[in-house]
Amino acid sequence: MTKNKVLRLQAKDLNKKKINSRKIINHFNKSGVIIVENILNKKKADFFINLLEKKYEKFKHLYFTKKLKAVPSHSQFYFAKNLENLHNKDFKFLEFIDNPITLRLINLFLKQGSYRNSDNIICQNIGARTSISKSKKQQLHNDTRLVGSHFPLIVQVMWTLDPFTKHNGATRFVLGSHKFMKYPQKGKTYKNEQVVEAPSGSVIIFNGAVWHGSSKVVKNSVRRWMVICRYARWFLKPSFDFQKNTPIKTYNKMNKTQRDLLGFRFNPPKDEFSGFRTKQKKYQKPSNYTLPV
Ligand SMILES: O=C(O)CCC(=O)C(=O)O
Ligand SMILES: [Fe+2]
Repeated sequence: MTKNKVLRLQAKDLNKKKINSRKIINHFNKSGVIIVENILNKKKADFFINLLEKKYEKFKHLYFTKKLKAVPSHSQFYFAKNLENLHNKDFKFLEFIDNPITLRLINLFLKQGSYRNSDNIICQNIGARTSISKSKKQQLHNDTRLVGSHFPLIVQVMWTLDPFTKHNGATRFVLGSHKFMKYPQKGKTYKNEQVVEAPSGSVIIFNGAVWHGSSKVVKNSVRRWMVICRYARWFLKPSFDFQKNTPIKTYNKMNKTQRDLLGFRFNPPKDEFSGFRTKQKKYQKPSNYTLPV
């Protein structure tokens, strides 16, 4: 059996109409992780880092986690700065969810096994995370809440705004572990864990069932911002209620793909007099929302 490896692709090669989809899908199905490099230029990455830092300062005091005694070691909040619901923080963040290169790949991976390989997908979550000085390693975990699924249920896309290195807490993976019929043990280090490094401006795309977690930060004061978009089949629940937390102005500016991805057609109708399908033709406008500050 050949060893599992991370496939590294270049964005410019995927821009072309013709790509070897079969080869990429096969690789993804086997190891569970692929990287696309040079998808975002330095100027843009820096712009978004700056925006994230500003937004973090604005909202950090208000998080629900502040009310908790302890944050679980597998949580996105564990030893990290974290932002959620980027779509309602600045409209510009929405470009991450429907980027043509990533969306093409996500569709290939996540529609497998659906009727005619063409059922809808959603973006369950659009957030950002950075490790901080002295960050401990995050518990290895599976983001899908299920083991042994033949087809992927969840695909995660991490946009590395800063480089991901062995020193600044880059995500570690157990390649191929989406096929295991078990969850990683609490606190255990596995011998085939691999820290996946990537230059800034890349995306690391992985099957959410692959065991993963950020690694320990070994140099202090290093930043590792990423935007993380979690995609799923349309009938799974999003992490937050986009129907209730999207400002109407933001909704009005969104394109159809973005509205589909945030699920504005996939809420069940109120009753059988107003509709008869969970998946509808018409978009349901969100109720208006304003941020707490
Ligand atoms: O920060 C990372 O490297 C991974 C984060 C993660 O896996 C999560 O929050 O679910
Ligand atoms: Fe995760």
